Amino acid sequence: MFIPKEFTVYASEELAEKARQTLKDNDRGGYTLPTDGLYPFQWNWDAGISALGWLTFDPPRAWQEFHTLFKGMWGTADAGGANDGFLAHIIFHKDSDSYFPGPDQWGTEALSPRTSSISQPPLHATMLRWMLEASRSPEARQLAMEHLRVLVPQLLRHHAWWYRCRDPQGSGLVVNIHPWETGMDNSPAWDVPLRKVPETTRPYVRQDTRHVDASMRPPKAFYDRVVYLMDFNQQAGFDPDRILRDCPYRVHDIGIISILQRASQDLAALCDLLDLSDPAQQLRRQVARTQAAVEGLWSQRWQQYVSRDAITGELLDHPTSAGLLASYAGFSRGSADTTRQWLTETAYGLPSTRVNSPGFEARRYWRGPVWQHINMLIAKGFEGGPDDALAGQIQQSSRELLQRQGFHEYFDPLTGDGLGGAHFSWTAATYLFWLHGG
Ligand code: 9WN
Repeated sequence: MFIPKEFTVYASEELAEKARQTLKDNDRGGYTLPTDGLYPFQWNWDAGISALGWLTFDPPRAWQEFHTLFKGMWGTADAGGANDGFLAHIIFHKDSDSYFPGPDQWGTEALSPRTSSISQPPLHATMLRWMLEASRSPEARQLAMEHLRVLVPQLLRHHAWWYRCRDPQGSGLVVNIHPWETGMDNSPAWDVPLRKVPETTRPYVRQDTRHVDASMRPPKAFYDRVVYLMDFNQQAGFDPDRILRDCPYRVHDIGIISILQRASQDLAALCDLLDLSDPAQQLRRQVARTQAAVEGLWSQRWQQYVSRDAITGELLDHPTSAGLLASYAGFSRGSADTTRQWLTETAYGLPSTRVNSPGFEARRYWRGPVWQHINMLIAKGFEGGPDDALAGQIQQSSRELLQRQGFHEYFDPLTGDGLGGAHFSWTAATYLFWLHGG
């Protein structure tokens, strides 16, 4: 591969040391910031990925990441009680004024720790299962089992929250109520449903563009609408029934649906190990329901699953990397052929939106750039099966990119440039766990 000379090429052990240092620098005592300044709190799905990195050099610290995260889980005494098992997308263990919307913006002052009021892709059971599998010595396995005995019941409450509060009719497809819940916040797939959300008229001050160039971040109209949705949640008293009935933004996100589907299978497997047969059976029933319902999200045009507007029933027919998680989720139509096709269109791994499709922007977040942890999840879906070579190909292109660029938040799929925040935890963790082999 051609390597322009301005790129630094790190030897892999040197890079692994930098990765470990990145996690240590972002450690705030039991939880890991995604990166200092831009994201100064503990984020939900970032925590799961960061733990994989910690596991490679400090297993107790890896398990601690989950215990700290679950301190933010809502219980029956919180916010009306209907959200038992809710896990917010941000846990505000300590204050910081370098991020908007911070701890005082969500109406959760009564909680300790304070949290946001929306969730994020529930990948934790899968991360925990991988951590157990990677704990090979008898001592490491014993440590893993001790932690799982505490963590699995908490995760069962979390999965129950998703199915109970976000799919009360048992359709098999959970709903999300805010683009930030998807973790793929500014995807072109959300443009149409977001247009129906009013723009807030209340004043607020963004902080993100103080840290990162505005060309890599969403426009003002996006923020005006996501702030409206945040405030709507608070006005609805966080009541899940009311939110599902009245929220002007309700989407079946194929990313959350796929990640939950895989995590529920992994959680059921962890339950088997702990002799929790009833919850395991219940999870498998949910999985079967989703397996059937997801067929309604197939896009003939893009030959992959896509998201759907839950209000209008229209497909949000955009080819995003979330649809390449089909093999990872175990859906009946896998994603190998489409992924293979995507890989011929860029040299730098899998873009978040397919190159040259409507809405594609190479450098703006979630409209084109490559995220390494998404590459890992997609590749894991092929590992060990008939498409194992495809997993290897994704891995190789990811490794080359990080060896040349270091641990950025995301990367331009056309030039390979590192973009967004630097010194980024989940990128470093992905390198340690997956690309460096631990
Ligand atoms: C809002 C922390 C988070 C990630 C998301 C990513 C970005 C936040 C923001 O950063 O979102 O949650 O302010 O842009 O989109 O996936 O979890 O890394």
